Amino acid sequence: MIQGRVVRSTGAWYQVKGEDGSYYACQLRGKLRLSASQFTNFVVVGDEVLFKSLKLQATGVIYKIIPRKNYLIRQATCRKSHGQLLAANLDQALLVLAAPDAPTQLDFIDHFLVVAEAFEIPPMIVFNKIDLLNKLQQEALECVKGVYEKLGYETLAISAYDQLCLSSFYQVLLGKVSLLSGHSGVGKSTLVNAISPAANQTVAPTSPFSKSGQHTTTYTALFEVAPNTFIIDTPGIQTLVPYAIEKQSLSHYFPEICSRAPTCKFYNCTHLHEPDCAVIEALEQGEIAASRYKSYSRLADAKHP
Ligand SMILES: Nc1nc2c(ncn2[C@@H]2O[C@H](COP(=O)(O)OP(=O)(O)O)[C@@H](O)[C@H]2O)c(=O)[nH]1
Ligand SMILES: [Mg+2]
Ligand SMILES: [Zn+2]
Repeated sequence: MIQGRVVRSTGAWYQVKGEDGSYYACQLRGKLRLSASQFTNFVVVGDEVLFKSLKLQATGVIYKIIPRKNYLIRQATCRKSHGQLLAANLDQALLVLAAPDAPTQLDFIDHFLVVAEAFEIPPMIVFNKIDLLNKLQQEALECVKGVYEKLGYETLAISAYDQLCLSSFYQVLLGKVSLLSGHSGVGKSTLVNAISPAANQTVAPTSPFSKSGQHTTTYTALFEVAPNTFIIDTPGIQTLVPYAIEKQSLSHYFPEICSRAPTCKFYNCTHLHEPDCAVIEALEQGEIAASRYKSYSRLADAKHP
């Protein structure tokens, strides 16, 4: 058996880079697929696997998945009761947004942070395309950054067209396995290509009319940027519905709610309607961002209509 890392997944086939440095097109052993019941997929990019090579054609069969350090799941878009694995063995998850659109996407940011917190993967919010910002939009972006930096989340404002920005982006990646996530059209593949030209990812043509919605990246793929430095490009996601998160634990994934919960009157306060709720008080005093509380209450409601 050879150990390797899954670097690309198209559904039926997995491209695996073996310890020997060669790439193998692998399929899953039938038995493995059976245990995938609650997921719509089973092996993902970033997985470490043991496989048997069928040497002649550089193909192989995956026998075992080495226990994951962590993984990221969202609710499957097609089967709501199922989870969809996005990637495994990550050191950080980067949410990429188009900076001009960021102020209207706070709920999306919050969903992403909940998922990252729940799966214990350090998140970072990357605002790309800052070259497009006018003065007003720059101020709006500063406000958005402020909301998240105050909570301890790391943010980065960059342009994929600027060398200085690219080198700070590179520093963020160094020595880590990083997942790039976000809507399509925000510049994920452009960033991957800029950092790792060998990646040669397809990028949407520049058009003033197609700000988003073009899916040029159709599969998830991992690229080696430098020794021990990997970046995972993903197709654009429209929504990121947290999966398998209980209502009782939802507040744990909002740091500003979690830290105030112990001073609520009721130990099992949901912070939605109870009296003497420290969270609602903090909200009223402007200590908690209204957008954050809205995201929390929406998620809490969605779980128990
Ligand atoms: N103005 C500007 N355009 C960018 C920037 N980064 C990417 N783009 C453009 O945005 C479009 C979508 O980029 P793409 O990398 O395909 O986005 P993806 O779907 O997230 O992978 C392309 O036309 C890029 O040239 C940036 O920093 N500034
Ligand atoms: Mg892309
Ligand atoms: Zn409360």
